[in-house]
Amino acid sequence: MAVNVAVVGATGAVGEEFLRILESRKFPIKELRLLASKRSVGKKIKFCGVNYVVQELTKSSFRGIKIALFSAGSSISKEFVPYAIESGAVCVDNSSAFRMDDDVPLVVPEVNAQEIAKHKGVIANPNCSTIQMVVALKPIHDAARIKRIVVSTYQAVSGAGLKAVDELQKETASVLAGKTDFKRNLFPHQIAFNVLPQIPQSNAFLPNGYTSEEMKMVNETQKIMGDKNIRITATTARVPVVRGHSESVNIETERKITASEVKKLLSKAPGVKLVDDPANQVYPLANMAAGRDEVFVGRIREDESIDNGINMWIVSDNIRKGAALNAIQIAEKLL
Ligand code: 25A
Ligand code: L14
Repeated sequence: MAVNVAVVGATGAVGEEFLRILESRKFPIKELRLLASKRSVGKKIKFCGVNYVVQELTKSSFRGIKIALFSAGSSISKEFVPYAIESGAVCVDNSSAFRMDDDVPLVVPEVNAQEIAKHKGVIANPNCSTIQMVVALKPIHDAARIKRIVVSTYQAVSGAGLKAVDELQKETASVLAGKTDFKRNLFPHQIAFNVLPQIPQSNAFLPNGYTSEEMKMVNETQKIMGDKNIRITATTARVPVVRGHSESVNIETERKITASEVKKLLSKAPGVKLVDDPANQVYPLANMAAGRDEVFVGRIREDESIDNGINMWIVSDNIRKGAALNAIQIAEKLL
């Protein structure tokens, strides 16, 4: 049955991807409403061959809407999700606004789809780095119980939106032209030809010395996996890549699991593509993941410094499985 769908933040990096995925997966849409800030009002966006005009997001934007996909940041979600619910819509929210609320399901369909049914009008879409990690780790947790995770990320600039992609491109051109006076709007330091151990780019650091992105990986992983006993520590870094987050993940399990058992498990895990042939220099890469749906896993090997340890390299498109695709998979389950 076709339904009325609203996309909030339709002109953003995630919003544009929502539309591509809704179209390619033939999501059953009766009426589509594209919402964004005043800045984007009147902008035309093509969907399934038809031009749609972007409208300003207001309290009354959700009349008749059945499913609202939000990706306009947490302050917009906090303000407008309540109006959408009041209008009878179910919201899938990409922001961090409601993720840790006890009565809001935080869902990655391959891991905890059963939580969707408990929603009270809003389902939270997790952080991009967290999503790709739990898709790969859930089958291992079920088989051998993960006690501890040590993760370091190499995150693409598109996670910070289209303006960040623009800044990387312009700064790269500027550095190549030998100019050193590039004026930055977003990143606190040069991102071209550099690595920044700070995400997000502003108000990142918490009193414990970690960034909010790092603590999202800790708290959201425990909630999605439904296991508060997993100990997790994260370091998140920004690299000059446009699309695709990469992660070095080390796990310690309760029961011994060999690298070949992990490969066997992941070769049939939902949403995962095993790419692990080091002899031929085959392993997951950001430019392999860009534009794709799967979570790519490789470099699987035993951690020889402890009894029950595994190391792996996990890569996925942060705007697709990390955001728009995961949200649309949730919406498909809602229908
Ligand atoms: O939850 P958090 O932690 O707060 O983080 C959420 C933020 O991270 C991104 C997403 O950015 C969001 O802003 N994000 C969320 N989930 C993510 C995930 N899982 C994720 N990233 C990766 N993985 P985004 O760029 O994808 O989306 C931003 C959209 O929000 C719209 N928006 C902003 N304010 C709004 C609003 N919509 C309604 N009402 C508001 N008040 C925004 O639309 C965008 O679609 P827009 O209308 O602002 O149009 C963007 C166009 O305008 C240009 N532009 C932007 N800022 C300015 C500007 N032009 C001039 N001056 C500016 N200051 C842009 O170039 C664009 O063309
Ligand atoms: O919490 O800047 O979903 O790469 C997603 C994008 C956090 C920051 C979230 C980035 C945001 C992240």
